[in-house]
Amino acid sequence: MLQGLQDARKELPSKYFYDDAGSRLFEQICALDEYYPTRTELSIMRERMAEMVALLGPNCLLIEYGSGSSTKIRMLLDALQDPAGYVPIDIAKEQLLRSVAALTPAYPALEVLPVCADYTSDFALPSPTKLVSRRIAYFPGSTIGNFDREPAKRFLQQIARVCTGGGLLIGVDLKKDCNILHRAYNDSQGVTARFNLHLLERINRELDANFQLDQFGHYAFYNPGQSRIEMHLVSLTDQVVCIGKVEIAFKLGESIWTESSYKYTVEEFARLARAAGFTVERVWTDAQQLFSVQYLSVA
Ligand code: AVI
Repeated sequence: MLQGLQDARKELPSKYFYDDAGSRLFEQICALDEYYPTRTELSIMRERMAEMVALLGPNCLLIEYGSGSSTKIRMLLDALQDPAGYVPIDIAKEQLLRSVAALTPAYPALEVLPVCADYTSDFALPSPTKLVSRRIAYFPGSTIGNFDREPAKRFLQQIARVCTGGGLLIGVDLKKDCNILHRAYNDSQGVTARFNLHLLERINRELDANFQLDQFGHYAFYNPGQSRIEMHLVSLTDQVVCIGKVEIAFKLGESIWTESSYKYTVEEFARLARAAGFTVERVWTDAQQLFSVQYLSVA
């Protein structure tokens, strides 16, 4: 965090949004009318579930990267034929444990093996007692869009290593009218703004800092040249913030870049998937082509 704030271009990794309060705010974003990705992805999954489970086959081990509240996985678990187990991976421990506790009574025959980890780092994959036909990674929500290009490729390569002989079911947000994108990241209720500002609250609490939240503004826009939404926190005044003993100076209008959310065409994502060692088996989209769910296999 300190290093990012001391750089000439101030930047904080977006993965730090997701402590418990941040994860709850993100869930509120997902329920917003303006935030189309969640409901669109769910509707694609609902409509195409039979085709999806036919591709995944029986007895697969489902590994969910960033499981959050584990709601989307229920659609898969309801439809899959005798899954060998479910490995939810999440960095937010409380939420991980809560969602496992909620899942267990609903799926008593399912072996749930939670892993509390930063899923971009190497972690030990637990082994279920049942025989596993193939490992299937599940990475919904277009979280892949929050990775820059090279890290996205490296992360997909890491999944390919974990799931060799299996595959990856992934949600990928698509390029579209910039106004739809703008509304999705600048919602009228200000939930996205609170989510963004919450990062400063977290730094205050965990790193003994004194950010004044009303001295920073949420700023999100689509950068068409880079095919990404950029989310920033802009300093509303000249100010100095202390993080422990370190002082960080901000000029009026200076920003902390807190998140990128890349949008892809189906062809652009296919190129990325191939570069990481995957074969694109199927791409499902909604009628408006807002979002895609894709099944990629890895030999
Ligand atoms: C988690 N991720 C895919 C979200 C996104 O759309 O990039 C995070 C988010 N940031 C603001 N709104 C939602």
